[in-house]
Amino acid sequence: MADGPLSEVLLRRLEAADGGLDSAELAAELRVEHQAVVGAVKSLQALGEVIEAELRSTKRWELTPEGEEIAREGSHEARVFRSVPPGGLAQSELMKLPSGQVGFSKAMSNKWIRVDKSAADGPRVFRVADSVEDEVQKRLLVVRSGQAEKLSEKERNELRKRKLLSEVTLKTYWVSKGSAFSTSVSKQDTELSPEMISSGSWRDRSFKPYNFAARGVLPDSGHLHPLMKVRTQFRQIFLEMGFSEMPTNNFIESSFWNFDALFQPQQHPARDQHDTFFLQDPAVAPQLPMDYVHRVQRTHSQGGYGSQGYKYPWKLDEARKNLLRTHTTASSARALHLLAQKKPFTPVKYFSIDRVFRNETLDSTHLAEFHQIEGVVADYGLTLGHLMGVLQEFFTKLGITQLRFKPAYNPYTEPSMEVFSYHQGLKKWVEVGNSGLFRPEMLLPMGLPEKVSVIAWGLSLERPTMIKYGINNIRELVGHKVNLQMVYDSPMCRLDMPTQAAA
Ligand code: FB9
Repeated sequence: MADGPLSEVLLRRLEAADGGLDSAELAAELRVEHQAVVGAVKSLQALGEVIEAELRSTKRWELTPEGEEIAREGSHEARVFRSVPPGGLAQSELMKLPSGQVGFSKAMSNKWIRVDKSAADGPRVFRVADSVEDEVQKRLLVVRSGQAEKLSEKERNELRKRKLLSEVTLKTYWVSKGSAFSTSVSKQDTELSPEMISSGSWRDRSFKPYNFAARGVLPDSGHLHPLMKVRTQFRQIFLEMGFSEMPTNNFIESSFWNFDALFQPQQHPARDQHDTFFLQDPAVAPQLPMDYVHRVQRTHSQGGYGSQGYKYPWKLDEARKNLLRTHTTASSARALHLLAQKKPFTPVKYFSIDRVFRNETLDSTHLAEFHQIEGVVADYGLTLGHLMGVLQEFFTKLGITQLRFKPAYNPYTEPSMEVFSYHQGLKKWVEVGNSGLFRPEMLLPMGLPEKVSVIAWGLSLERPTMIKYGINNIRELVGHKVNLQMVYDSPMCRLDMPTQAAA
């Protein structure tokens, strides 16, 4: 065993060595872990030119765990041979033995055993020879003693095919004396103290040289979640396009703003429990703008503004119900209603990016909540053409140029379009969002001028983030199972650049 610090033992061995020594051989002689010797080499290297250490890759043969077991207990075929008594053994019994399944066929091919199928109670196994030579075990013991070179290439390959042997590359150091070699090395000082200066003792001390190539210690810091990195990129795109951000700081919304103000009828399936999270407490919205509410009520139940309405008895209690907002379009409705109060009307470009909640079936890409991105433009005379144009502009900034528009339906927009883009990686058209012109039955009760139209579109934050960061399961991105290292390691996001991760 090594006596004294390993580095001192190493220096003494080096002084006696002829030319140099190998770190792995020294570790084997001292019966210490190779890594401990490597640590001693590193600490001596840090002292200057005491030693020279050359990194070498050496290949050597090592027994696998199964190889070790066979070296200890013998090969499976030898164990099968030894388990067959002179009077033979039922094959069914033999196959139940631990080595039976593995060793039987090899023992047969070695002609160590034979099977007599004439026996009345089923096939019986008999020994062919009185004794056998367990060559496999012998060869493994040769390798384990560090003399693998004594085996032929063929023999080594046979053992490797049976996964009893593997060739490992070991990185070792060839250590030789440095220009400042000494068997007694003192630990160098790393700081010059006032006492050393005043006493002059610094003259007799050895100081560790500065390592200007050393990398600084990475300071602990916070890390932005990929979703927040992508949100910043989307926010930047909207700001570049002259959009301003709508307030969205209320996850809890009334059914009125989330549905009724959007002219979504109270019997619409999206408004029931299995699609929406309704609140028990506070269950109802404390106050609503009642003049506006009455106009909305009339539009739903009797129509108006050129619309026949839905002709159903609209209920204020239904509109008062609180819920977790199912889309940020509720915030768009609030913002547009506020805009309508300002006279004269001024065109606007609004956007929002925030969490929405839907009581829907979960799967690998959908959770009960996601971040909705929404863009809204209000001006005189906007048409579907303007919507297509602004979508082209917006998605081009995402690096998406091939867009296709498919007619769709939304309760609050008419006409509506689903937006598709050709995904080079997936070689198919994928949906990248939804859009439309808000209906007059939504805009006119707010008090917006008749000639004003509003184009709007929406998409999720999670989908582009998953694509950009190569994440296939939403639970790897959000939720309690997220590996925080993914957050620490996630690179910065550039939406206008090719995907960071493989598509
Ligand atoms: O985000 C979606 N897909 C998408 C978006 C960007 C993207 O970028 C790539 C890196 C380049 C890739 C994919 N979708 C909308 C489409 C699908 O993912 C869809 O399966 C899931 N949708 C969500 C809703 O599903 C419950 C995404 C979410 C969505 C859908 C519609 C709207 C908002 C979000 C809307 C709207 C709207 C319509 C009219 C007026 C105002 C708002």
